[in-house]
Amino acid sequence: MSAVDPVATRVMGIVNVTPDSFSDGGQWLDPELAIAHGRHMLDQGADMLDVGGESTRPGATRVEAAVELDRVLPVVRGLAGEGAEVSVDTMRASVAAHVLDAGARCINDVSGGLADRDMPRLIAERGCDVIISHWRGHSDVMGQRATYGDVVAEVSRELAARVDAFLGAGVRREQIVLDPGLGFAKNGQANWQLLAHVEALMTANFRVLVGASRKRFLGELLAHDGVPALPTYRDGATAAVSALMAERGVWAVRVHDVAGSVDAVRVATAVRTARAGSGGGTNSSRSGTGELT
Ligand code: PMM
Repeated sequence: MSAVDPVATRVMGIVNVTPDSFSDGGQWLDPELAIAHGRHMLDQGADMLDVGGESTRPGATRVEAAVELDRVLPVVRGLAGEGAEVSVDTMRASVAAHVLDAGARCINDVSGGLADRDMPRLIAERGCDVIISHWRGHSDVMGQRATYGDVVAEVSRELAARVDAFLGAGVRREQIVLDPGLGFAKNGQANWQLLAHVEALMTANFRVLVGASRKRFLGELLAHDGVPALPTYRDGATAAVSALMAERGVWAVRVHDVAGSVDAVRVATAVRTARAGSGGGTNSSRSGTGELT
């Protein structure tokens, strides 16, 4: 790529080692299956993997830290041991400490450090990347906290406060990735607003990650006769969100179906590259076969 070519959005593949995640709960609870699933997503082009041992779906109840750790540790060891870039989806500093010891490179804290006040200090000590999501409470209460006047302004302001907490604990700006936390204390309308104005989170040059994959608002968008589309039928819409976000220059998308989003990101990168004036994608010359290229 030339100097003006945009950096491609990264694709993070989801490995939920849980019995109860909303779209794939129970599928990857066996560590060997979870590791194989991670390998498969890497083969499909995932840049990194996000391993989680606690479901955060609406209404989910929390699991003990020991259970969460038992679920994720062998999977992190296995995948990181094979050289994969592994992030761990946890709100607990104690779990984060163990998985970082086991080779994880990033902590994905959907509570943005609110669930465990030790998290910022740990991230500062370890110097790893941290994904800070917008969050207003655990799964049992988040539904009733989905009230906003100006959702984009409020999410930006509340995230800025979390950034200050991490910086105050000694975390460097370069370690931080911001996430609007789609679906976490947000209804469909709020999610669409945040996607429409994702640049609001990119103003201070933080990397931004978006997690729309298979979420309820996509099922509602695709509903037939008022019945939301099932989670596994939301992958096309997820890839469309990935293309749009990649076109806007977000750093990463977090998805269940890696292949679709890898292609979507390729399309967006080709368009951005063409716009940057450096020519098209890989097929910019005429093939001479009569095919349109
Ligand atoms: N969504 C879920 C779980 N973890 N992490 C980040 N950073 N952003 C998200 O939007 C997010 C997340 C819920 O989805 P899942 O249960 O399918 O993993």
